[in-house]
Amino acid sequence: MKKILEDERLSKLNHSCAHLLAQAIKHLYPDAKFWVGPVIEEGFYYDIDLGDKVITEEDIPLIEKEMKKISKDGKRIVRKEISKEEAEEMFKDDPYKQDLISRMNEEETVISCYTQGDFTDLCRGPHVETVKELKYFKLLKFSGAYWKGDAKNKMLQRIYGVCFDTEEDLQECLKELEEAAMRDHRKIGKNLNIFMSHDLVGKGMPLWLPNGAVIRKNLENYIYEKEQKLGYKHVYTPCVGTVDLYKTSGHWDHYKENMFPSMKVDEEEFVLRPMNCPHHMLVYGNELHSYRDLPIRIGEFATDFRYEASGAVKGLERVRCMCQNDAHLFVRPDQIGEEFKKVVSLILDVYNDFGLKNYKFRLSLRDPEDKEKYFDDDEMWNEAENKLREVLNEFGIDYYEAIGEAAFYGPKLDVEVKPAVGPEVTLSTCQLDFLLPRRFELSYIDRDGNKQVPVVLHRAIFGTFDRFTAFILEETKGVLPLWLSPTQINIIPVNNEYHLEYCEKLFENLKDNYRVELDDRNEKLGYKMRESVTRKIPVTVIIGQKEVDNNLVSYREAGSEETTTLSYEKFIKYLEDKISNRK
Ligand code: TSB
Ligand code: ZN
Repeated sequence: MKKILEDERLSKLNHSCAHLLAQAIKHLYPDAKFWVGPVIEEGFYYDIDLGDKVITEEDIPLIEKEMKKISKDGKRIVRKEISKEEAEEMFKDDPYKQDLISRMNEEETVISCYTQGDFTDLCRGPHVETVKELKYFKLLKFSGAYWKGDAKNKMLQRIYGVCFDTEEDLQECLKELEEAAMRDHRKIGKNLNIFMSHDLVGKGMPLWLPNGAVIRKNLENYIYEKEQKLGYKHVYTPCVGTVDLYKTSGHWDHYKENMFPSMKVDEEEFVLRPMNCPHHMLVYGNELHSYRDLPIRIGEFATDFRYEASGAVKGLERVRCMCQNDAHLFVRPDQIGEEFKKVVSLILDVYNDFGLKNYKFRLSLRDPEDKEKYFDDDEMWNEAENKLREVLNEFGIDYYEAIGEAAFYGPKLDVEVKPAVGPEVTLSTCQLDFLLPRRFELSYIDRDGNKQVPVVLHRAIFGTFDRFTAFILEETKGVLPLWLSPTQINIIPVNNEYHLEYCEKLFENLKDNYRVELDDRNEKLGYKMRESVTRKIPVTVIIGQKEVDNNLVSYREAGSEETTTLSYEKFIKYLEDKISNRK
């Protein structure tokens, strides 16, 4: 996909196209008021106040038509630099532009506006020379967007679009967008019956259907096995805690806006937990520990609830109720590097198993100026940040640093991936924390019999089962590896009359060890085969006369036109090999 933001010409073109959109809107809806219309990676958008009018599917072609008309008219786009006073006068009836102007400082920025025909917009530019250059554009989608992204503000209408220099570039982009939409896990999840949502349950609260549950259970088993080998001990803890628990941890002060409101039960005030760390701190504190016991690794597949903005929730990728593949690793200060290395190693191992290649490591650091968000201890922060850098350099891992993205309790390493649609998200995370163990007064007894405070590493390899499932559905386009697929084998008789009995026997033999289906409907072979393909079943077995006569199994793998024929024993070996190495 062409990155528009990174291309000077395309940025200019798209920015100008945002103005063209605004001008067309103004012609069609004279009372429209405009907030901002920036260029983004995929093109541009404009946030517009249309009063009570809500944009619908039918409006889009009409707006495009008006844009085409203005473009044909071919007016020049003229820049004019103006004083703040002039700007205030020019946009005196426009509260949105007034808001922008009020925050401008004449000494630091040149205020400019751009005029094309009957439309003038306050804008820094740059723009193309004439609207004639804006020929190959398309409006892509629209949504509601709160003014300044704040749910307390008015909901504006956001219209997205994209513009290129040639028809070919535009068509190529539209094709890529279409392909991305096909890969969108929300579409795959619906087609393959993996999850559903319901208004009665609520926004951002997906329900995992039987097919989804198979995937999730297998992911749980997979990572549990790995964690067992690495010495993790799993626990189960409640998905609520008292407000006091989260006051002790500091979440109440630093994370409250991400939490559901509290509820009172008898004398206790509960919150749905947004994180599991406090519970795990208490589990650690339940026993005395010697320096020899550390590291202690407490893991849990833990359900959390977070308040995510309603406009941000998305399929399984961003939910309000999620299940983390969480663990808290309690280490001595001298063990930080070694333990962090083990986590990075596990991340690489898992990504390798899933064949994931498109990801980036991001080292999230604090913004030292932001005393509100981060606890104030320069030495602790510097020490922690350097430790993480050291290990990454030792591994020779490519990473970039993000200032101001750290958690309030410490720096972290995140793995970022790009979904089919929408901005990048974090999958795995490993976060260093010097603070939480102190807040819970945790300790271990050192070699000399003195009490010391352990350091905690928070880590989630899948992130959440929800987000990871969303991601692998997109990466695999729904064709999951055999070990993970809800239905593994689909048996189809060429002709029910002659071959069904053999298929039934085959089904009986396989059903205890595999997730197998027998398609005994009286439908045409071609129809059943096509359905097996659209259901993305990894192995479709086709049984005809040759197979019945010679006790053979013929099968096709998803995405392949090739048929392989094997003896029953060899077929089982083929399945076993595929499943056991989980590749
Ligand atoms: C790793 N306390 C740590 C934990 O010990 C923690 O909660 N970290 S987190 O806030 O980064 O969340 C862990 C992971 O959950 C993230 O890396 C991300 O992959 C996933 N995640 C976060 N928010 C959501 C959400 N709304 N929907 C789905 N997954 C999410
Ligand atoms: Zn944690």
